[in-house]
Amino acid sequence: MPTVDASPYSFTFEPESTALLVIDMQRDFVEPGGFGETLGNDVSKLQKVIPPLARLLGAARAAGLLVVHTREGHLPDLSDCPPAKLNRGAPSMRIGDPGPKGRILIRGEYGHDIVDDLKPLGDEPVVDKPGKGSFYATNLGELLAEKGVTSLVVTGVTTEVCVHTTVREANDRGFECLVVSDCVGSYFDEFQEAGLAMIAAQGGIFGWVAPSENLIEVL
Ligand code: C5J
Repeated sequence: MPTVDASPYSFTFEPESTALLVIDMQRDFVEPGGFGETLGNDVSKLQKVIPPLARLLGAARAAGLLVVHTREGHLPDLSDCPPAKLNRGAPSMRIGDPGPKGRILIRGEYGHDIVDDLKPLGDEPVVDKPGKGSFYATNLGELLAEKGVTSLVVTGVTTEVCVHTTVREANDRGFECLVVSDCVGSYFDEFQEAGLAMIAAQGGIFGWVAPSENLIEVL
């Protein structure tokens, strides 16, 4: 079985029961004019995730791993967006407002879709989620169970929000999670560092952390 040099100790996995999860690599988070920028974030910070993640995606596809993409967003009528989320903070534009890439964080809009460099292949599932966690109000749990997946390689944005929420949900559901340090990104350097440290702390309380080169080496 492939073994990855990881923190806090080696991560061993069976490719047949492992999926690469690519979380929310959407224009709305990583490009100007989207949801991330409306919240006052410097979106360029997330763009450095794209090249290593594109390499890992290629290696995972070549190794035959199941690849699952997620997208955070809402129905056009906002019926799946709780007022608590819609009204939070003081963004320059709210979810559903018209922006330069279409309505902010709305399914079907250009800004809601995944960036060109990480475009899903036709047979790769794309899970649309209204929340931060990838399991909440989605069919992800059923999908992974159907495919016999028990381990997740987790990538995407943002480290301390949707990646962390998903890893925590996955842990409670019994998945082994490897988080790929250079393939997850945050608008905040300190959250990136702390977010990764939290996962591997306490003997791997939520899972393992390793750079993509360590994983690609064994795929
Ligand atoms: C956020 C996410 N940060 N995908 N979403 O609101 O992490």
